Amino acid sequence: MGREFSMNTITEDGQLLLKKAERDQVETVWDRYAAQQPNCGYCEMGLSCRICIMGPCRIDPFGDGPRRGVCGADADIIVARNLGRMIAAGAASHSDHGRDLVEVLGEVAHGRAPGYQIRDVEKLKRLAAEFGVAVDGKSPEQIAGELSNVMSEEYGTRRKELTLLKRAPVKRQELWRKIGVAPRGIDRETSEMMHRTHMGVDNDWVSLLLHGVRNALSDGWGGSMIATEVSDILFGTPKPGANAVNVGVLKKDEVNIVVHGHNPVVSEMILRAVQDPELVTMARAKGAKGINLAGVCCTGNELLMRAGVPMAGNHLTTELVLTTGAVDLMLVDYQCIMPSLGTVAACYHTKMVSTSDKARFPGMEHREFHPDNAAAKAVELVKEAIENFGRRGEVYIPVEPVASVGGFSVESIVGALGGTPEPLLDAIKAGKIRGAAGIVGCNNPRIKQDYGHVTLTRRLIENDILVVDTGCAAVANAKAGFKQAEAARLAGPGLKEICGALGIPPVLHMGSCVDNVRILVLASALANALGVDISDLPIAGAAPEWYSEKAATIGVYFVASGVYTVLGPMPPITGSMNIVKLLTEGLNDVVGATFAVEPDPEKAALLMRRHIEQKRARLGLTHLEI
Ligand code: BF8
Ligand code: SF4
Repeated sequence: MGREFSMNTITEDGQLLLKKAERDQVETVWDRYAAQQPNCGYCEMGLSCRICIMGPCRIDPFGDGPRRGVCGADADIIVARNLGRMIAAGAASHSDHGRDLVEVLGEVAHGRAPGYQIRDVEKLKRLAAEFGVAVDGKSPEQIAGELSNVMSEEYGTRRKELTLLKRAPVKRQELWRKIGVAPRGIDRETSEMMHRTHMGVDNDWVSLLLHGVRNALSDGWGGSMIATEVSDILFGTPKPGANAVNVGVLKKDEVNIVVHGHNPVVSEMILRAVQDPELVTMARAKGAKGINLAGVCCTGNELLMRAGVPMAGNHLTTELVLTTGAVDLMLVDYQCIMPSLGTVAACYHTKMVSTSDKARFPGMEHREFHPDNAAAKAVELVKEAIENFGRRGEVYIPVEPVASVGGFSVESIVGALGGTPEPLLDAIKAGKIRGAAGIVGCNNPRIKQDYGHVTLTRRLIENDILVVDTGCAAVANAKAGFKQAEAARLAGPGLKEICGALGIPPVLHMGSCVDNVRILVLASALANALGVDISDLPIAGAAPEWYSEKAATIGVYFVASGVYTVLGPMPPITGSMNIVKLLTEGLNDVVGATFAVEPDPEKAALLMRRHIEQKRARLGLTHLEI
């Protein structure tokens, strides 16, 4: 008898494919998670240190064991250093992704990136103006070349402050300057974090954490913001459009290609290739009805936002997608790609290909994509997927897809509101919408897949809180059906009315994880329209199932931008009560917002609602006691 998998995931496709994986003797992330139990308690508390080889060291939090590492570092220092390095890794990942896009922009400018083009000239000009690049009398390519150069400099050390900080409300900018956390070069802050956390450098846990704030801000208002903006310039600023989600988007009778990772530089070229009539004809000649492109994780979100490409799943679905036996080719770029995927694919006919010079995986062929060859490589790979279609064995696609709407950039949200955020503010002031919440981040086998996202979102919209989401949270909510106009019936009366009037769902898909910056920009627009700071707004954030270093960094830049943020899984900080207290209480006096940790989404919803009502009260708006 097969096992019951409803403990692992709330999704029907997930449960059915886990049964299939068991039948096929495929090991999944949940098996490996179980094999790791119990996790190391020192590591869970952030109390182990392997920064140097006088160690590794650990602090005994309870017994008679050591209270200091060999170098003399105590629990506060060790926890702060570990957290600092986590933030640095997250900031580095997003920001390096941004750098890759800036480089493509430069190559496009010089005509060295066939297949790519400048799709949003208006945005290019707006960005150029923000970065001080003159546009008059210049071609888009000229502007792109200069903008790419100026943006590259943001990564270095030549500036005193990142340019895009100016997008934040003035009060927030002043606060950052006052407390010394306004980030300078993007790479500089990450590099400095690695320096500070070397043995014998910064041994003041408060000062380390403040630099953590600066490092995270260099991602949120720097690297990630550049990634999103340049992606919009190159691939188009998203507009609302229909798509479909879950494993049911794979097609039995078509060549299925799945893209996985984060960078649209690769996936956009694949999208272009699958639309090539010659390749479609070739697929038909092989007995397929066509070529079906689907995404998983954030590169999928990028395609969904701009082109309505369907999404087969989020983080914990990435192995299961392969167990359908229906994927003829999976292409990966970087980030969140489990190194197990090649092994899973080996049980089926699926061809696995890695594409980035900086991300290689066992069991995958490596075909490197660069701006000059990406269009041609994409055609080559689509041809190989077509060839592979004929090698399929049994195919099992157990569910029908769920309809969804995505593509809510700030521009399209403000557009839907008639060109100004005023109607949204009016609805908030009138209490029809109590406030807004950003639900972001990953899946994590510590939490039943999607349970955290879906439960929290349901409770918030029921209580008239508009939800915007990104990353794997956005896919979870789409699978749950929250992103159809009809989902307004699940919302409270006020939110339902507004959704009906605007023709929008109660949960707005704002994109990938780098696109969390869209939430910052939207929050800034609302704060500016009200003449207040972000921390005064009736808004909150949550990462109910986060796992990654990137998510940790996002959490820190949200809080540092003034957004109260509730984490599901506990970060590895409980070894230092000083740090727990600072992050959950003390930060309020520093940046006007804190973290909370609450793995139960029902309770997290209450925390967020209470916070939103308190902010309403302080703004003099009607409020509820929760
Ligand atoms: O950047 S939400 S599991 S896929 S880290 Fe990864 Fe987390 Fe998904 Fe996208 Ni974001
Ligand atoms: Fe141990 Fe200090 Fe080295 Fe860390 S830095 S491993 S605490 S000696």
